[in-house]
Amino acid sequence: MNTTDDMEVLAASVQRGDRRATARAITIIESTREEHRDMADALLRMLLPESGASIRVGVSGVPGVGKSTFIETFGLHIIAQGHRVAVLAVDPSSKISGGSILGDKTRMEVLGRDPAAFIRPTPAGGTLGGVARRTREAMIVCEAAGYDVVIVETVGVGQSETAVKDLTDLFMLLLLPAGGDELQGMKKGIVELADIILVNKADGELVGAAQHAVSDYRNALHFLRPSTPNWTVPVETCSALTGAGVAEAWDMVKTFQGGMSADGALGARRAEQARTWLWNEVGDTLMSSLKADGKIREIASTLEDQVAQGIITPSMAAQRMVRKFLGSG
Ligand SMILES: Nc1nc2c(ncn2[C@@H]2O[C@H](COP(=O)(O)OP(=O)(O)O)[C@@H](O)[C@H]2O)c(=O)[nH]1
Ligand SMILES: [Mg+2]
Repeated sequence: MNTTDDMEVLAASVQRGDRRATARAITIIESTREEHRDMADALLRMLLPESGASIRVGVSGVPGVGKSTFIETFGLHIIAQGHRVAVLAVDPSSKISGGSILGDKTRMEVLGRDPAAFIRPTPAGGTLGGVARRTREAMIVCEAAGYDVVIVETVGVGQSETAVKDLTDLFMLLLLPAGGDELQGMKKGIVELADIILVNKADGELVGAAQHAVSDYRNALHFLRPSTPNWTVPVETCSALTGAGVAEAWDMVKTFQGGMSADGALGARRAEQARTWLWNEVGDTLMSSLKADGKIREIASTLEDQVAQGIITPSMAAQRMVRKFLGSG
């Protein structure tokens, strides 16, 4: 028995939609062990041609806005329409603090019990690039397993949005029913990325505030460049708790997907993302072989010290290091 045979068996199980095989495949892909990397590559080569037939939806917003609650309600609605839903929850905190920003709701218990759903929290651990890299590959596995809606949940802490934007077809932003003052502090950069904006928690006493926030955000959006050409970003209220507005949110996703597919924009966006991914991978791969290089290890700490003491500039030190690595210095 060898690795390739094992991976062929595993890939076949993934393609049959076996949930345990899907989970196992993602575990191999997320692993940092060298021998797992080869297995992951073999697996991805087999699964890549089976991927792509899904709508990839990023869901973002500050901790506590209701992302997990929304994804559970939204996911159940989508499944009721006959789809299969995979949820990849990116949690940048889980390795660092041992705790989790995504919180208990990440478990999405009702959705998790549904045979048409697959939920996977992804510990981000190291770099943000790492998040995107592994999440992207996990997405390929989910698509090969027949999930035709892939949702990526990310915490709204800034940079991770850009990473998720580069992974998904559609970026959905959840906001709190905040008043005008909070609007001032709204992260313009993140709002600019959004294809759909939902003001969540529009229930009970918060209905009025939510409607108010919707008109504020609609006004604010007039001054922003739309994230996707030929697409007017809808701003609506919803309640993940009561389910109000959730069916409408899915309709918006379908309209977006229909329009983007028809004019070729979806294919173009994915091609662009793949190109970006290629260069990120080149960068990551070069960086890790450079750092693992014996010659570099020998000179790295000396150069770091010299840079810290202002003896040489970082760019001089970088040039020396790269020349040494390339064997010309
Ligand atoms: N009233 C109300 N509470 C909500 C709604 N959605 C989420 N919550 C609550 O907000 C808190 C945070 O929800 P969670 O889904 O974990 O937020 P996340 O951190 O964005 O994933 C929980 O106590 C939820 O029950 C909603 O639509 N209405
Ligand atoms: Mg959450």
